Amino acid sequence: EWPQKRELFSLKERSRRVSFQDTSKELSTATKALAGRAAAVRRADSLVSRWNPPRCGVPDLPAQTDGQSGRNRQKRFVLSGGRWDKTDLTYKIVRFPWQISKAKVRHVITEALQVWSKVTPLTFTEVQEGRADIIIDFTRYWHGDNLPFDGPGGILAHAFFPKTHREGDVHFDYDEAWTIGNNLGTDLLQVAAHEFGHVLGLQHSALSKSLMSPFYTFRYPPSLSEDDTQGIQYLYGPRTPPRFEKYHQEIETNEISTAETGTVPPKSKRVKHDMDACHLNFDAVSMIRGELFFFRSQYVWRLRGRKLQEGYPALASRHWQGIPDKVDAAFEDSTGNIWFFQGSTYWIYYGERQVSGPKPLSDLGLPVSDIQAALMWGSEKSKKIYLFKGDNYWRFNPSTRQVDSIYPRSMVDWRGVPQDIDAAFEDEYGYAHFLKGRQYWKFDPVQVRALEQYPRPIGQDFFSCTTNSNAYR
Ligand SMILES: [Ca+2]
Ligand SMILES: [Ca+2]
Ligand SMILES: [Zn+2]
Ligand SMILES: [Zn+2]
Repeated sequence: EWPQKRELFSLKERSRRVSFQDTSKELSTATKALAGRAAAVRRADSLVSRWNPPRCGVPDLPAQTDGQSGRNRQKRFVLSGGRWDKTDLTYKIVRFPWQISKAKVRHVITEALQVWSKVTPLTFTEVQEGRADIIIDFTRYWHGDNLPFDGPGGILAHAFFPKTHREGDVHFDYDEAWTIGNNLGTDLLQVAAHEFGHVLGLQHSALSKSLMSPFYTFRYPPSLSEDDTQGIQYLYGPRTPPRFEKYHQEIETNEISTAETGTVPPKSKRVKHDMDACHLNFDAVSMIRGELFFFRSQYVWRLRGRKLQEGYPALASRHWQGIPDKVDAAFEDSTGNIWFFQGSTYWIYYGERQVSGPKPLSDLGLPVSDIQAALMWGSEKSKKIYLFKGDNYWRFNPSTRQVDSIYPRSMVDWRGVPQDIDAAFEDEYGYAHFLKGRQYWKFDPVQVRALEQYPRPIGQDFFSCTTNSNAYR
């Protein structure tokens, strides 16, 4: 009786959360079934001469049947469940449409792929021989994948998701009146850009503005909606410009440059609700090039003159490629090197360029891992680095890259500051700040103790949260 119950439970569980993964695994089967049904419906439709809007042949996900969670769940990008494990992909065009010259087709395919590579680290290279990751073909009716085309109109093309048995295959219906950049026939650029979305791992989106909408609409040139951009960046991350250029830009301006604004979706969309600085504690905080950076999970908040900068929070990896998803501690030393700590490793960046890492913390003579905070503090000539963990701290010399002593000192030296702090930094006036939970302590370098009125709320003093919103939750 017990095992039966369990089986029932798991079945229920499964149907309750029709997750992307589940669907993608079953897609090939579902696809066949749906294609069969769709073909039947189309035949029936043509009998009563109803018009089929031109569309992509990749079946849409079944609509959410669960009434409770049906609200807005479909109103955003949908993932197929797979993605490519690499970012440099090759493609090959097997057959071409008859209306357009090969050279033009090649050019259009490049353009369609650029729609996606512009906002991600992905690159696409054409090969004319041998194997390729993406195989593009123009075919007719039955063509070997149980998703037959239907002659002019109706289904225009289809493509297969990554991590399925035909990953990388893109088929265009040879019988369409393919054109480029006009609405006299079917615009190849628009359709190709959409199909490449599937090849990279995106499902259809219910948003009609989205490039991943299943229905064909002529738009020239094709462009990604915010939703498409979010989807593809969820899979592959945002584009990071070549490091060399970045480095020069950085020397000139002596500041950390932001990625081009074109790749950054507006703040409201990008920031998840749980990334509201008013309700957060932070993993690390550091003054970097005179600006204050707050780190939490993969995100970073950037404050210039105590003002949160436009476009933040943003992914920390946008500035520091290769930075771990969550940092334990961070500080900038007096030579301008930025140190990040995570677990038993550390990384060093100069500006946005990685100098070294990941390297073991034990190289620094530090007898522990998982440090909780790092601070550079002291008068101009005698700046020292302090590394904190629990009720201990170590003094660290960044030029010899060794701790002064492996024996820890006690947090009681920092009068008025609690133990187990989350993060620490020194402000432009020489005050050390210690963060713990949603509060912080300000440490006076003259009195060598925490100031009287502290702790104070972080949200209120750094992110202009109201007292209410800070107390909430
Ligand atoms: Ca067709
Ligand atoms: Ca920390
Ligand atoms: Zn599609
Ligand atoms: Zn096909």
